[in-house]
Amino acid sequence: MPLNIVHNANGLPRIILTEPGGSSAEVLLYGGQVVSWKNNRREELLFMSSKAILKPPKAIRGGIPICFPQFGNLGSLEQHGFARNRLWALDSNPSPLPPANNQSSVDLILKSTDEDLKAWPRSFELRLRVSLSAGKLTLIPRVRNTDGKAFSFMFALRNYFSVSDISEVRVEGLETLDYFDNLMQRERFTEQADAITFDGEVDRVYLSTPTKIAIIDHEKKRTFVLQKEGLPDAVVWNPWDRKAKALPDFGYEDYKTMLCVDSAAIENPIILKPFEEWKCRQELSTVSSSYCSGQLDPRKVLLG
Ligand code: TA6
Repeated sequence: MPLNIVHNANGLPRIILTEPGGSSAEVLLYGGQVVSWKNNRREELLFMSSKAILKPPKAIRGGIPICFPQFGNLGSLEQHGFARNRLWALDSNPSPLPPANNQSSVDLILKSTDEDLKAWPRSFELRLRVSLSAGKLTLIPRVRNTDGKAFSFMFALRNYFSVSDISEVRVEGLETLDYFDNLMQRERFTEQADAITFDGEVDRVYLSTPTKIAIIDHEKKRTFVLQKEGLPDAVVWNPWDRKAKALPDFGYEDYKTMLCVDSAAIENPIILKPFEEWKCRQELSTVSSSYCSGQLDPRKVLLG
């Protein structure tokens, strides 16, 4: 079945994924970026800035940007690396994954270009499978070293979650963990709270995190469950009002209805020998949660 490829208002090719349960997703070849994930009630689950610039050369502020081969400014490349600012292509050879010959999956690839090799002299193939099923969005990134020498890289799936009111959101699963605080020159701290709540800017890299993290949206009675393999760290970021105002592609009030919880490999960059391939996996799903009535035991969500 041919993929459903259309072009957005800026002429960017995008792939629409659908599944029989009625949910959908949209993936742009620009950045290999998921820009929409809607449930079977057509509710948008991912945040997109009201001032997002949906065309090159900047990264699109929303959905799930791919941060590779660098995270933040921890290196000589542009912030979060260049993969999210490049035009990817459909991948006709996703082996060893079985071919994704249906409307609910797409395989994308980004290969190092001469331009990239000037900035980052390592030859690579970055692949991404995006798969949609009822209530679940799965991303399977892979990086192959096609160079003659070993190299290392950082990686993050920057998940912009849409929330009803950031001041009513809790993140469960990161308690007692160490984190680098980007607001304190990346100083290392230990999380003391029994859940992360928000009343100001938060910009932290949590280390050696569990495979499951819950993002509880109290007002919407909805919990996002993030399950990950091969991505040991988790970034939690909300710019709050002052930082949001400093970002030209961020609406002034947008910080109230978004939260980034990213699956990442930052503290210990991934090292690949020549022709070795690294693979990771992230599954996003939603469960209805009436946490306020105490009915949702987050431990059950996390440990279930
Ligand atoms: O969360 C890390 C971080 O670097 C923040 O400090 C903030 O800059 C955010 O990412 C946004 O980065 P971007 O390049 O997407 O504007």
